[in-house]
Amino acid sequence: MSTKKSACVVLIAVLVILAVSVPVQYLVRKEVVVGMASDAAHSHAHDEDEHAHAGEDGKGEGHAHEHPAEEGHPAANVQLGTNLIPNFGFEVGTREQAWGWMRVGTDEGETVYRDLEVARSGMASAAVTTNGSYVRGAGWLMLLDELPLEHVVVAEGYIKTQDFDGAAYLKITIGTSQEGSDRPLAIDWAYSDAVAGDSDWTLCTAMIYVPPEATGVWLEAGVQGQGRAWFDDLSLVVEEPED
Ligand SMILES: [Ca+2]
Repeated sequence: MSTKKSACVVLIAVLVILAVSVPVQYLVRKEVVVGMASDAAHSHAHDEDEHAHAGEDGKGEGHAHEHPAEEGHPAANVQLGTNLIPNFGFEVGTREQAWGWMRVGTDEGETVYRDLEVARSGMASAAVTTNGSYVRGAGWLMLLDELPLEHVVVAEGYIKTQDFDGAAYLKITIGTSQEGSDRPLAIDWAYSDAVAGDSDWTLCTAMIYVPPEATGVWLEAGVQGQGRAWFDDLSLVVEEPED
């Protein structure tokens, strides 16, 4: 009986994992295709050999690789031109959580939540309301699975604000390990332009070089100030550094 029970638990776990991962894979794949079609700046580097699913690539263009993997290059396995942000549209989650993202705040009265009533695309966005307080920092944070050393990372995303006094922004942070501490040390960061006031969905961009000593890259969709802000359709793409 206990064997049956544990087999049942395993089966349920597998079903849950499938239920979560299948739509996420679909979302990621969809963004890759959309990104390729709509954004010429990032449309190089189709890594179709490793990641194409048979029959899924309706484009059928025979893309030559503009960025072949270089032997011995420290970041030769980095995927160029692919959105590395899972759940970039905040479609997967609950009101309190967005899969893959951490909520960050300073407990100054803000609410960081997933909004099912406001979206640039899909059904949801990531939101912050300061509930009338002035907050020094709050938002959504993701640590990248990848570490594209000696490459440039470019983050883009859409921000909408309502009666916002301060700044809503995207921020990329580069961290390195500290001696004698589990906490990473921020060694460099880049902000997008700030969005404030009453602004409809505004495209924001931030980019930064990832140095060889980096041990982590974080993307934040955050606010400082007072008001409400929403974030949707984020991306982070790796590019070759300009010489
Ligand atoms: Ca969305």
